[in-house]
Amino acid sequence: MRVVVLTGAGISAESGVPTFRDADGLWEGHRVEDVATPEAYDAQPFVVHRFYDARRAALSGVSPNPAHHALARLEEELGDDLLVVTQNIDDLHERAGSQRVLHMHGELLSAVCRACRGRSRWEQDLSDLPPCPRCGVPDLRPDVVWFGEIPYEMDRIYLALESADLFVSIGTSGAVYPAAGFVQQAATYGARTLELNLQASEVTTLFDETRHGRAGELVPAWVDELLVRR
Ligand code: BJW
Repeated sequence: MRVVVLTGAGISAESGVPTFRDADGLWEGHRVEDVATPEAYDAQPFVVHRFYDARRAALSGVSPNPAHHALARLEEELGDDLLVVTQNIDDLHERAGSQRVLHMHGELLSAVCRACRGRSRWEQDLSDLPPCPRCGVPDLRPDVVWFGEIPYEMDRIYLALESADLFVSIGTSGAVYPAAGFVQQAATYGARTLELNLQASEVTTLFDETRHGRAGELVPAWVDELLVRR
């Protein structure tokens, strides 16, 4: 059985990483669509740098939760038949042990140079304008995907969706495309579809089955169920 899992901010919420659109979300008081853009970065680079510097620094204070660990356990059993596609820019899937993870919206621990387009692993602040390790130009930005930019790894993701038997969406509001359209894509190619989320997402009616609750409880239970049935 080939499984594609899409994860969003909700899977990291119980680790203490804030979500985007919940009441106490990351961009509280702003529309995410207005601030997570290249235009917002051009207008106020230091504000944006400080925001991502703070989120990068906060990574060392959080740990994977039972939902991340359950997906890593599932990968141990399924190997290449499981692909985790995450919209999250944290590294909690990897720290739980998952190896087959695609970060479609980029990664906090990476920087991209606006001069040479090179991507470099990055653990420090960017607000003090360090030089690019590749070309030396001090024009690094967070290696994340903002509105109007093309998400990473789309070819591999669509290929995986085409051959999936099961598509599972975890902890995402279904407010952002193309990720919100994956359920339809997978269903068109014949996959069964399951949503695990605290509440109904914006695309909940497109799923064959939905379960509402905390990812830290729902995901381990679903993984147990899948492995017993196998
Ligand atoms: C829990 C929980 C717990 C809480 N347990 N659950 C089609 C139609 C209309 C518009 C478009 C369209 N296609 C494209 C667009 C434009 C645009 C878009 O989607 N606009 C919308 C406003 C409609 N999309 C884009 O511009 C994208 N690019 C693009 O489409 O390029 C064209 C192209 C595509 C494909 C191939 C070729 C070309 C880019 C989108 C970039 C999004 N970037 C951000 C910021 C990343 C950097 C950062 O982290 O700062 O990504 S925005 C933000 O939203 C972030 C997230 O990854 C993303 C999704 O958020 P997520 O994860 O769903 O979080 P929340 O907070 O919304 O939801 C959390 C959920 O968890 C909630 O439901 C809670 O209930 C739940 N939850 N606690 C379980 N304990």
